[in-house]
Amino acid sequence: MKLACALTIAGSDPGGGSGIQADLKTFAALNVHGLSVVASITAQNTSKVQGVFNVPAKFVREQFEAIMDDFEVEWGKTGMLGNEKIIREVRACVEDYDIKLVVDPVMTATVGAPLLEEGSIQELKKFLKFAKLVTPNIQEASELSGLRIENTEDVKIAAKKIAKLGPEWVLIKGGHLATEKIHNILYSEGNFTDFEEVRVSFQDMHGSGCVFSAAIVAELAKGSKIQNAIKQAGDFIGDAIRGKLRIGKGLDLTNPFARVWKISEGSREIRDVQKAAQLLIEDKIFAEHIPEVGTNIVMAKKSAKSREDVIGLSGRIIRVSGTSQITGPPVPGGSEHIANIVLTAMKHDPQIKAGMNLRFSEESIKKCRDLDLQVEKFDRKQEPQNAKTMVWGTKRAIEKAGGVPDVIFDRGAVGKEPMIRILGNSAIEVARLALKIARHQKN
Ligand code: PXL
Repeated sequence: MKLACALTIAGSDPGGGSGIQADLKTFAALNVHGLSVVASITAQNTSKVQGVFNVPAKFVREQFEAIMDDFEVEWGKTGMLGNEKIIREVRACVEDYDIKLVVDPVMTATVGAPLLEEGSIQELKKFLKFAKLVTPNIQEASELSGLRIENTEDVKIAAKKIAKLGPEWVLIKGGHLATEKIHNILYSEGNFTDFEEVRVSFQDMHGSGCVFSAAIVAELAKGSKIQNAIKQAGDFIGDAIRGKLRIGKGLDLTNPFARVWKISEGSREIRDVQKAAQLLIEDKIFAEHIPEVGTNIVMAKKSAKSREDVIGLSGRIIRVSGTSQITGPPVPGGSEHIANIVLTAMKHDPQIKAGMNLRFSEESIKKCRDLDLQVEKFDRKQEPQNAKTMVWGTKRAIEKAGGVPDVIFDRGAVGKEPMIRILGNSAIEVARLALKIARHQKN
């Protein structure tokens, strides 16, 4: 497999939320091979920076040369550089090896501590001449331009001023302005582009700046044009912030893997539901147990909140001339009834993730009891007006059973088919249980 490389030259954050660690996670999540030159080692966690050790400039170069000897690198970024000497060395390296550079002009840690020695701003400004793109936040843009920035008009004036320092593109991030949407303003050669992003939070999130610039570099390394790279990175950082990690005692961490996990988690449930449905239709006996309305089988993602977080069959399993058939593949939001039952049960017992429905018969209920399953029922006649039947019925059965039962049934009503529902930890487990019930010979 051939992957594009992207380089980060930045500070180490041992807490893993920002700096080199965040950059490398971002590169990996975006299918780019990450290379890293450690410019500074911080001792920090999610609450405080307790120490900074700036790597000797000579050793910064040594790391750089080791990489360049071996890999093909077109695009890189800088984050925390620590001091003037390191900035000058990095500038020389970037020139020597002709690296296209995104400069994230990191000055202060999210928790407030300085990450650039005092008096180094001048050197950082000179460094911008070697940048294709610079990505300051409002405070950094204010430092670099010497202007107060309070609104989008100020941002534009500052962007023009920073552009005079020599970078090809200036992207000022608007997250710290009190606007409803976030406006990230790109400037180059007299033209402005406003990248509008949905604001997820007004709170600062540890690592968000690092992840954003790393995502831009990853997209550029894969061949995107600058405007497209910024757009893609804007979507990516939105996911990374929404999927934040509350993992230390202080600030929440930006999570570059939020999107990857979401996709892979979804696919785990899809595989489970697919396999469970396959088990059901391959068993000849099952067709007799399919209700008139068909069977659906579902599995919820971890911490599922809505139907969209529950994978169900987009068609159902139906009976056709004595055999069973699946009429649509598993998809998010594929079921309404069974998804509502599982979502309700999960609130009482997070172990419950899956459910399915079976044709009702008194005989099947007896078999369930015979198998020592916990069986509970609800009565549609008792349903209050305006209730959602499945949510209400499931709650009712849970109340009566004093926990989530294995089986919930109701005897139907006018125009409502009676139904058995089975609950469990996974779709496969639930399907196996359904087949066990179907095959059971009563004592
Ligand atoms: O987000 C900027 C940043 C970059 N690099 C390191 C940091 C921080 C913020 O805290 O700690 C090492």
